[in-house]
Amino acid sequence: MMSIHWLWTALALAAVWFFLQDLFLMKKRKRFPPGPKGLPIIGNLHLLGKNPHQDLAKLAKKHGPLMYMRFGYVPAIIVSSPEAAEKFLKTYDQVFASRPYHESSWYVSYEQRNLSFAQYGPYWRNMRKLCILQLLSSHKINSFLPMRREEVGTLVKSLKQAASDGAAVDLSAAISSLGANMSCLMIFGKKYMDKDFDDRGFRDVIGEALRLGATPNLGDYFPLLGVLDLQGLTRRFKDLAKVFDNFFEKIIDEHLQSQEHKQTKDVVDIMMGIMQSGEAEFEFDRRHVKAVLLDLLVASMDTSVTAVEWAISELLRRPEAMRKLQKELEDKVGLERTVEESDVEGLEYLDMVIKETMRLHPVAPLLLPHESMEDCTVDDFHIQKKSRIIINVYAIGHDPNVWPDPETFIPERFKDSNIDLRGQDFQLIPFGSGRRGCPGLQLGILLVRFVLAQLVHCFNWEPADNIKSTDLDMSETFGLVLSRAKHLKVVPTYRLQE
Ligand code: HEM
Ligand SMILES: *[C@@H]1O[C@H](CO)[C@@H](O)[C@H](O)[C@H]1NC(C)=O
Ligand SMILES: CC(=O)N[C@H]1CO[C@H](CO)[C@@H](O)[C@@H]1O
Repeated sequence: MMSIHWLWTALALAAVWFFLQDLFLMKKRKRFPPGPKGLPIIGNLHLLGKNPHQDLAKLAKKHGPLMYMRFGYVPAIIVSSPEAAEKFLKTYDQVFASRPYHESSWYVSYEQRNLSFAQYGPYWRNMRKLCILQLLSSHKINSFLPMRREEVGTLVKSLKQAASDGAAVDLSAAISSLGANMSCLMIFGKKYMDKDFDDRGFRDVIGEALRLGATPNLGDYFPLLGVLDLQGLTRRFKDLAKVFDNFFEKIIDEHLQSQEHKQTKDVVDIMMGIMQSGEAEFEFDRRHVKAVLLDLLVASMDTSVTAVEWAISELLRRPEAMRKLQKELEDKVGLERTVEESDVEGLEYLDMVIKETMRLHPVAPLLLPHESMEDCTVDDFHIQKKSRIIINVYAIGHDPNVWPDPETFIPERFKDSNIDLRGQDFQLIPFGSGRRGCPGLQLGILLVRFVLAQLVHCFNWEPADNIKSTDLDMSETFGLVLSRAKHLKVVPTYRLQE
């Protein structure tokens, strides 16, 4: 009798205790966004494969547009809808404007003394202001117009030669070389050939940097593993950093020796000028110059030309869209001459093609990672300080709730629509938005318009090797820049009259 009484009392007390505890915790327990269950220690890292943008898009379909994951010890929030992206890049932009620690950029870009991976703060603000004012302003962009005309002209000439030989060309390689040439001329004032750089060659090394930069690095997620360097990444970063450093030292020395007055000042001239004048309001020495050079090189070299490559690939698969664009250019430019930069403003169909390309194939599918600087509540969900914020623009671009028939290339969907890609309309943000949005947007759009218009205006295109245009392989390789897995091989025919 006695013992049963005890038992009841104990059970009742326990029930009350759990009830109270629950009440208490309900108030205190923070609600994290939903997400896949994590494994001990590694969290959700095992869910990321070779194409993380696609893996994350699939997971978001199941768990929602605001998803909580854990990569090792690092909490991550995956954002996959326009509404959610607006919260992170506009409403609470200030909180999420930092960048996470990133081992590769730490070694390669001078302890993150850089712009694209700099943490939010006065250093980043000053550096970004300086870059926009000195390097990416309309005035500066215009001063390189003759250089762009000449470089694109060189490419057209070599394609024209191939056309008259009836030869197939590797268009991916050709426009990637164009991108490298234009970036080098703008930043260093001259072209650097492979042999100037390293035995491995200029573009191979940059390519390796881009690939390594995008490889999920265990050291970023497990501080202790970083020391062990199981993947050997740290060693490779350090090797790469040496190669870049030697190269930049050489360039800076060359610029210091040739102090003659140049007509167009390249980026190195401008940066060295600022360094020597001591006018910068922040610490600014050779390391900073080198970090910014590297940043601009990586950010500008492959981005715009990759967009052009995707656009041509899609146009090849939709010949009527190609003809429509050619017609628009013909009406504006005529068949007697090539395209000038001044022609590409206000070409409606050209802009529709570019928007549609960047929707389907965003150059930076996950933007660059952001990091929260303090605890924050978004849509009633708790986001911890120092969470990694990943904005999946690829998922947004491929979401049938946002874009009807998302897998099909239909430039016409932008007709009579005022959706733009400059960061105001969150269903299409290939350049990001807000404080961390791409500062090279103006130059990027100009380059894509000009190069794409020129190639489409000057040539008719067929896939090489008798591949039917509808069978063109469109698979992607993930990196900091999302590029074609297979090079685009095509046969050009010159179509202008001379
Ligand atoms: C089609 C061409 C381009 C695209 C699609 C593009 C896209 C982007 C994106 C998505 C970001 C990250 C935004 C974020 O994290 O929220 C970014 C950052 C950046 N881009 Fe671009 N970009 C392009 C061309 C360029 C060019 C030509 C330059 C410079 C010469 C440039 C310089 C930068 C820099 C310095 C950053 C880092 C900004 C910061 O962290 O504050 N980009 N870009
Ligand atoms: C880049 O410049 C080099 C050297 O002038 C030239 O041989 C190459 O053809 C250029 N690439 C393109 C695509 O114009
Ligand atoms: C300053 C900053 O915001 N981020 C990093 C880049 O370089 C600075 C200055 O050397 C470092 O302190 C930061 O780690």
